[in-house]
Amino acid sequence: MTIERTFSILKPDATARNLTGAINALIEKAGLRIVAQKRIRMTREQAETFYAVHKARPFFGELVDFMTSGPVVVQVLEGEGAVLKHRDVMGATDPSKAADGTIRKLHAKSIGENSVHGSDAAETAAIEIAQFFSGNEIVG
Ligand code: 3AN
Repeated sequence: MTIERTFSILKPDATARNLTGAINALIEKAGLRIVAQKRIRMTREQAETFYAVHKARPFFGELVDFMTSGPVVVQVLEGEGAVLKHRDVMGATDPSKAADGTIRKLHAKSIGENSVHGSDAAETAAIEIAQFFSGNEIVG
């Protein structure tokens, strides 16, 4: 395993319920290091760019509305096999299918309002990180 980076978002349903610290504790307990973090309000343009791959899906409009509905915390996580490690601690997209102890099992409200995002591959992570962070904002 090599050290890699992944991109993470704590979504509006999580910030609304003051869960930043609780979710960060789960991320850190899983062995991931938060090497960059900021709280932002996503613009529609940012959300549409970020989720462009889902543009044709029926839930696209709803997804963009949700992601711009309140503050989010964007993060860069670092660790051995960070992408998979983070997907594991997030749990399945649908919280009713997520494993015990995962962020989504513990905190997600629904398949749409599912508290967290994590990159699905190292290549995607690099693109997503570059959309929100400049190099000097990431301190490993
Ligand atoms: P994941 O976030 O687990 O990688 P994706 O990439 O399939 O899941 O979906 C991206 C985001 O789109 C999800 N996190 C969720 O917020 C939203 N989403 C996915 N499927 C649905 C759905 N059936 N209805 C509403 N929103 C959805």
